[in-house]
Amino acid sequence: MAQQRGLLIVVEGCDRSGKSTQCDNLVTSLKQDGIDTELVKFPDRTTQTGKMIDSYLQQKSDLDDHAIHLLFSANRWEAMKALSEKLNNGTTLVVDRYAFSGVAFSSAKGLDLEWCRNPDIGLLTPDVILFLDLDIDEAEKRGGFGQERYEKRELQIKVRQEFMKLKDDSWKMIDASQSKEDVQRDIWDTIQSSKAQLKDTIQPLQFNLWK
Ligand code: NYM
Ligand code: MG
Repeated sequence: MAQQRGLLIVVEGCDRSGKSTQCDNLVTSLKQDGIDTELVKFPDRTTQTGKMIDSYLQQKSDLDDHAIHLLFSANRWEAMKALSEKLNNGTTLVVDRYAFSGVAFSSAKGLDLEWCRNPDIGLLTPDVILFLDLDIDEAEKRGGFGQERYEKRELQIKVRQEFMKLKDDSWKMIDASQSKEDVQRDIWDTIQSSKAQLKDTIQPLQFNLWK
């Protein structure tokens, strides 16, 4: 029997929602469960586009809002071949941010939402989308935002609103205001039930995002 492909699990949320910690935990738990799993993070700051993005986020350079949006999208497109090969070889990927962040952050700055979606149309379609939802006051209580561009209360409020415009019924909403352990347990339970649902109906990989 052909080896089953890996799952593409996307984790989204505002800054300070605990995404990176929970992505690490999920990768560890899946591996402990015997599932070949890797963590992927967007933006990937190591590539040529990633370096430009990193410099922009650290406010070392300025770019037109449209231009940086397209760079974030290019940073995903250039990863698609390698990621699809991994998935087809049976590796499950936990992806810390994806095109939903791309659209939410740029449209929160005032760009047209439909325009923002366009460059990411046709990316790999996620199997599961988790959204770590955290109230802005809670996020600020957790030591406040960092120094990077976008890590500001007013913008983060807008970003959350934009995420909610993108959300559909398939999104798994996780209450990220709970303790780390409870969030981790909720994520694990959600992944287990998604896997049970997908079990016999898993489709070949599709480059179908927003099509
Ligand atoms: N971000 C991330 C975007 O504006 N567009 C994108 O397409 C992606 C993937 O970059 N504040 C923003 C969201 C974050 C910042 O991400 C860096 P992180 O996960 O905080 O390192
Ligand atoms: Mg951040």
